[in-house]
Amino acid sequence: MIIEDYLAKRLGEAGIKRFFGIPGGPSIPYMEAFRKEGIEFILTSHESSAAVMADVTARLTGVTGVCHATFGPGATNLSTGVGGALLDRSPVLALTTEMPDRWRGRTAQMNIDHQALFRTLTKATFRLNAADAGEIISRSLSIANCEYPGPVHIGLPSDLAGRGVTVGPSVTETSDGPGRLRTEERVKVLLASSRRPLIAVGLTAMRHGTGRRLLRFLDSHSVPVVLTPMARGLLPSSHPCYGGVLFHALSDRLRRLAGEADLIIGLGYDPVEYNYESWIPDVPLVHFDTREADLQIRGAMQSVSDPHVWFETLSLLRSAPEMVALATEAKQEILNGLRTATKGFSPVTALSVLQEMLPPGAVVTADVGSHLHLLGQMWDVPPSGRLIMTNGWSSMGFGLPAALAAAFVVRDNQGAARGNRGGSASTRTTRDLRHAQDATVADSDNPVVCITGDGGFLMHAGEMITARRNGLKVIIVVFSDGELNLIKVKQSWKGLNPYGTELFKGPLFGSDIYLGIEVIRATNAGEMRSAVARALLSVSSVIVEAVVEPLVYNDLVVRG
Ligand SMILES: Cc1ncc(C[n+]2csc(CCOP(=O)(O)OP(=O)(O)O)c2C)c(N)n1
Ligand SMILES: [Mg+2]
Repeated sequence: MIIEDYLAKRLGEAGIKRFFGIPGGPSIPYMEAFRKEGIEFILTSHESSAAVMADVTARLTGVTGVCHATFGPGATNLSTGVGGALLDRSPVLALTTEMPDRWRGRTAQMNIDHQALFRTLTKATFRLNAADAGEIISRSLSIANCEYPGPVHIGLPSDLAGRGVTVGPSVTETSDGPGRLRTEERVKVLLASSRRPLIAVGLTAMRHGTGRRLLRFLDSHSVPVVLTPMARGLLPSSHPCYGGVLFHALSDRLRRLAGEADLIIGLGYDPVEYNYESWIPDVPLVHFDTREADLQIRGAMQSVSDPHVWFETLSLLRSAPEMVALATEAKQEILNGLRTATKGFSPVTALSVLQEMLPPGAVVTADVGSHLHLLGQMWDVPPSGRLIMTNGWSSMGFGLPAALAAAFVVRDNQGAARGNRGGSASTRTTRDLRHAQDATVADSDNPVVCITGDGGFLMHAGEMITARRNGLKVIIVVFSDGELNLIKVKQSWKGLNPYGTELFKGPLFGSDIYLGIEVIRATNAGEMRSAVARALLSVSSVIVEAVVEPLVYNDLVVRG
């Protein structure tokens, strides 16, 4: 079997349904082989979007995402999204075309060392060859999916296609568990003796779909819980134990709450989102995760274990009704702070309209900036909904390609629900139980909505063509304030005038069509309501330009 057919077959067997990217000449045999295997190629406008789409596809389906780029500039463009998969912990294979052996290290057009480029951005990087193809592919899939999940790069030498591989017995992927399982004995003592614990739930807990277990635990233990931004959705804000979201709007109030605790418990807490040092007081820390963290905190105890061990061990905790009362106070103060931040057409008002009008199963993707700080604190994720963001990597430009990837998955699942086996991803994907929230995306005609700042939108605006070409329906809500607000707010903290942060004056689009997509402008709550209503009814993508007054961010964004 020739190598491109073999690679396509192996990826098909792994449940991969499509791959995203921009081809170069040497990509053609692979695109053809993948097409014959039923793996669709999705052309993007920028390779970075392709990697984001692979990342988000993996998050939503539990199946490794795949992206592709050509030599040099293709690979460097791809690298930003690959870094996202690394720090947001998403299993992705990044395939790039590499120079043939005889040209490696030599001066040649587009030639840089991809192995070096991807070394710091991935869990592992390989160069495919005919003799070891089976092992390289097995190891890549296995490494990408073991804890923490992340990207693996495979270089495809441009002269490799067409070579024969000897197909040996199929190598089974080794499934991972946490590396060296251990729970320090003192963990149990600390849990049993704490009177005022505070639990912080994070990204690993989210990835492992621990929401139900958390709720069950809180049924019998009244202990306050705060969430990291990417764990938003694991506990509804209406829950009596809920305190709020760390790092995001008004979360300095949660630092005060933490100051009352005699023990901080990180539950599936990945410090990549927010280092403990930035918010915990000088009290003991117990850290539960699936792998050891590089904590440099005096007296921190770790339990490196599976989520079921976390909850078993946590049962040693006693209820702490006084701490829960303090968490409720903090939550109320944050909510009041948000509720009153309504000067002009405030971003708070725009988000309230959206929250009120979107069905509970909506899949919402977010970009990076002041609007995310607000959204992360304010947006209630119903049990059937999703909120997808990047907080480990925090790259502007994430929201729009993330929405396109989600729209593909929603479409696949609608097809599956209608019994359209031919067009369905979920008929072939082996759903990974770790992604327990997947069912939500599978269920319904959920709209996919991207909430982005204007700066982030402009970075990947070309992907509106990708949406159009693929007939995807996404609602893009651009929080249009004409500036890079988050940076402007940080300038103001230093007593400086805005400089280098203005994007434009006047309307962003200046037309009701952008790249063939309808644009609806909203300058107040009423217009926002009718824009969203119209977008929900539309059969194709719609851009809603929400012309927000950003002043309120000054009072909402907190110093990290
Ligand atoms: C790729 C990238 N470049 C720069 C930054 C730094 N940064 C974080 S937020 C921000 C401003 C975002 O502006 P916009 O998208 O308009 O959102 P707003 O803050 O105005 O809501 C910048 C420049 C980043 N996170 N990612
Ligand atoms: Mg902006």
